[in-house]
Amino acid sequence: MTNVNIQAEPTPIDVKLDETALIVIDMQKDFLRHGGYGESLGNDVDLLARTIAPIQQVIKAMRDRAMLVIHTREGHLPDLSDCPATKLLRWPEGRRIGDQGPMGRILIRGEEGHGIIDEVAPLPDEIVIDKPGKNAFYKTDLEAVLRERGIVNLLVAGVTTDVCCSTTVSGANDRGFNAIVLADCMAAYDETRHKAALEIIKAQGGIFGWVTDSQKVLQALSKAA
Ligand code: TIU
Repeated sequence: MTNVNIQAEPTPIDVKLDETALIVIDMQKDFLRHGGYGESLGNDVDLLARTIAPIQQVIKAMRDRAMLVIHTREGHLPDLSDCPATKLLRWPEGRRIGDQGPMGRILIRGEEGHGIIDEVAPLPDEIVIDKPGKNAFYKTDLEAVLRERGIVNLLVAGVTTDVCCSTTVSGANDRGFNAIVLADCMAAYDETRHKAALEIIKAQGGIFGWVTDSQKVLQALSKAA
């Protein structure tokens, strides 16, 4: 199967296309739209919008090559039985997980805000991992899904860089997957934290993984047969 070389920091990386998947993390209305969880935490959700166009490009390139695209959604059961108190009670009543907002109950599975934004919506046959935590490996079958399909390299996109993306990258690294982060396909609610999270991933010789961008990935894929 085709081998491509992706330019990245701290080093380029060779990947086989059939061992490589894209994971698009939590591109949900609750994080990107007004009135959702992200805004309830006091954030400017518009800071995440710049990720949409490059993610669309990378998703298309992956689909064109019949490569695996996985989506994740953070959220909780309607009875909140999977939401620990530490996550639930940190914020004032009215702005908590499970409280009613303009897009339904905040961060609850099945509500409008929990849905992935239309611009990067999964195809009906694509895998969607529902996760109760930040790290997409926590209490999900993501690892089994990847192993069943022989995936060793994860192209990582989505939001937010310093929360669900970095913890998932760390989870991937612990399990022996190569995490290759697409910097322009990722954003945080604060640019300093976005940059810091990327710096931590690629420091110390790539202690958690690699950092690249959408154009470098598209360039590498375009060279594949
Ligand atoms: N998906 C994700 O990153 N969950 C968060 O809670 N992110 C924040 O930045 N708060």
